Amino acid sequence: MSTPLERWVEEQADLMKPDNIYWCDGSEEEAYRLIEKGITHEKINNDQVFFELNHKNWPNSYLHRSHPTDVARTEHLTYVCHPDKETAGPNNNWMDSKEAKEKLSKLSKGCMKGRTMYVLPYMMGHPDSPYSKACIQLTDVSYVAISMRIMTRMGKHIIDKIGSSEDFVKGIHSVGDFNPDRRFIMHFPDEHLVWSIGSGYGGNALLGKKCFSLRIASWLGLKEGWLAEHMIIVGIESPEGDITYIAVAMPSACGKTNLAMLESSLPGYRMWTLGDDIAWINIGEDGRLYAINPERGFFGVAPGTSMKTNPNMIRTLKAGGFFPTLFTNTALDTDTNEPWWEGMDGVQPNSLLDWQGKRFDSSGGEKAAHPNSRFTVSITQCPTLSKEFDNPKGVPISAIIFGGRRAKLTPLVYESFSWQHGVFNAARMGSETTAAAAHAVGQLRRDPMAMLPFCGYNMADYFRHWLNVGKRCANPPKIFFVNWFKTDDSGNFIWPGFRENIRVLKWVIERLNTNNMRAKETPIGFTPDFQDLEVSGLNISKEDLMKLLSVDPSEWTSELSEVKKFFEQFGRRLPMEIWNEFESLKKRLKI
Ligand code: OXD
Ligand code: MN
Repeated sequence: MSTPLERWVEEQADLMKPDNIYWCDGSEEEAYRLIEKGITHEKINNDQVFFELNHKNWPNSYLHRSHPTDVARTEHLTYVCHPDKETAGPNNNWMDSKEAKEKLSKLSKGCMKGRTMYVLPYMMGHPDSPYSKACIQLTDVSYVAISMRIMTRMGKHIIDKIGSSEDFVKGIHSVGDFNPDRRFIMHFPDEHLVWSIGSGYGGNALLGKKCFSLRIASWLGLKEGWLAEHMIIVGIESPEGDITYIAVAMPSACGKTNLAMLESSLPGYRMWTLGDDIAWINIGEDGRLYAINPERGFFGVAPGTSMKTNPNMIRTLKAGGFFPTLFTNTALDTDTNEPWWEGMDGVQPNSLLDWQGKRFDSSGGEKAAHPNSRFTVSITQCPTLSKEFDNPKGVPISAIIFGGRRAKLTPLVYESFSWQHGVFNAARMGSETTAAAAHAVGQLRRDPMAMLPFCGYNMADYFRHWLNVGKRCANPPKIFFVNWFKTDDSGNFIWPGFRENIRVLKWVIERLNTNNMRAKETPIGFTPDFQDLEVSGLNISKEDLMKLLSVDPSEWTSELSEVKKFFEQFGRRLPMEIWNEFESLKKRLKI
């Protein structure tokens, strides 16, 4: 008698017609066997799936090159198929489920012919956690199988856990023919199903990540009273040895990974890493918020990562261990067989292949590594891994920080007056776009809670959910905002960023832990007075510092009209509290 899981796998195989079906057991032996096959036999884009790198300097590391049109998330091809368009909201593409499934079935007919279907059993979250979820993904490329093994808790015991239950998260993935016209990433939230075809790129293909742990999980969170967020989770240890846990949301490629394992420039402060991308946040019995990281790996942006910007990531990548490490679309130093990207330590090697495997010639101003080239590496290799990482209950969150990339307007750091005010500020967040998704880079877009591409339902309902979570917490975290990216009149960043960001976090935890840390009240929230931010040893003038911390009401007129336009698209569904906060801000700014 077959189980619902076996029947579901058979049904998909009948549609997609793979040559073989292979159930992954998640073992180390299996991972290296599949990599070997990806080097010697399996082809993708007429090329081998993996290239072995220099294991002396980059232990257990392999390079993968993706299809040239398949290098970032494709938000315009991503759909959330609720029964009605209103539930998906103006923040999502929507298609009727029946129509979506017909389209996908047509595209999937025979799409795995000549290929192996890998069945990946995995868990998002620690298996002992009541918040974790058992999942199955099907895929037709070993790169995705290996990546999922690094990013999640994968193993055949998950199949036993599912047993004869129908309750498992389903993911169907095929790279299809990579044609962007036949590429779709579709979500069916009520069925806990993601169906993705035509892309092998991380956010489109590793279905446990953005697709399940954010888009579908955010919907489950709404139904069940918790939050799935695009946040890092870290513990900040003070010189006294106290650890304060915080969660930080920022849009893609704005420095979350660097912040998650920051090496402090201030003596006595240490950062402990729990996650660099996703947080599932529940209300604990004590009325505090508790966060877990459902993932077990980093899928980080390579360019710009160096011993200067993120030494702990370089150490993680070079640590080696039980898991392989993958590099995707980086350049290759052909003399040493090492991965290379812009912003790496040292001088540019003489002989490089670019991210597409062609001999690199920098005369045209091109980059050798793709700007969104990535590494996939196990969190277990991270030297700053928190001892609480495997705590199934999660860690209590004392502050939530939201951040964006704004050249003007937003000060380095400010604190909201209340939970409701913080939700309003997060709902109106704007950030200049980056290369993590396929769109023009550097344009301002509203990205509430850094969740615009990831909230699996109408964001008006999401804002209401946030307001309700705060009301249900006896002791909600304080909400702060940061902007590392403010520029001076010549367009240079004023704040040095990276390891110096600990100075901002120090102010944040002092505001939480001691009632006597002063702050200046501005129309948008509390900012540090310039003398309250620890800047000793920094080369920053008092004028620049004041510019960095100041709020200039004259810059806010156009901002408010943009925010109003953004909120109006949600119509009557937008909570009244958000409009009330909008009006109060207007009054405080005297606009
Ligand atoms: C990511 C992203 O890959 O946000 O984390 O795009
Ligand atoms: Mn992300």
